[in-house]
Amino acid sequence: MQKINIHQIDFITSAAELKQLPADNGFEVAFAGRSNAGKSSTLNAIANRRQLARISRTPGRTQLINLFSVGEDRRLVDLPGYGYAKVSEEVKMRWQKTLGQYLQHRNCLKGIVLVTDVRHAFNPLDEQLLVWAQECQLPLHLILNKADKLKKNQQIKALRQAKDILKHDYDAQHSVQLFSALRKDGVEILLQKLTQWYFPEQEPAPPEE
Ligand SMILES: Nc1nc2c(ncn2[C@@H]2O[C@H](COP(=O)(O)OP(=O)(O)OP(=O)(O)O)[C@@H](O)[C@H]2O)c(=O)[nH]1
Ligand SMILES: [Mg+2]
Repeated sequence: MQKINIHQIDFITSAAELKQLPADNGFEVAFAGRSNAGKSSTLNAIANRRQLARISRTPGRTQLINLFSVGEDRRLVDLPGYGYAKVSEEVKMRWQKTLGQYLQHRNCLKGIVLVTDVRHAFNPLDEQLLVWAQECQLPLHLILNKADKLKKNQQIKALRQAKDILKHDYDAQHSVQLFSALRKDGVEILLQKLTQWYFPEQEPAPPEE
């Protein structure tokens, strides 16, 4: 049984443009989402390291595409956050275009982890990403992060609502979970999802609670 070894997670490189990415082979999983949702924190939580992916002091700080290796031919990609209010319209548009191209043309991309703040999931830019994932037939795993900000019953309600929206409006393949990068809650479920994408010959799929 092949598994992700979190101790093997290492920074590879940063890319400012798609043409600077490593060769398009192997298996890549991209972390996308709004600026400040907690993409970098989620990566740090699964690697169990505080400073692997840099955490923003101010949102929108991760302007580069940061790549991490997870053993041979397996990569994690920390994408710049979208929607940061202080960035100019032109920069926002450019990034939306680059993101679209990456999702459409990157052959080694096996799945998207969409990181959202559980209190503000499904904003228009997240919806755009969900639509793109569907169009590109890419499986997507939705992270409802910052669950620590809600009481248990509110967390359960948010999870149920997200499941309903995914089921009725999007691809049935998409999965969702509660997460707290702060408390490292939900790491095991996320690692199971990544294992499923990195080693697709291994089944069965993990439960999604
Ligand atoms: N309470 C709480 N705060 C969190 C959690 N995850 C991230 N944060 C905080 O949210 C802020 C943004 O986190 P980042 O990981 O930098 O977010 P990002 O999505 O990588 O942001 P960009 O790089 O700007 O796109 C930081 O202040 C984190 O400490 C969480 O699970 N709970
Ligand atoms: Mg970041």
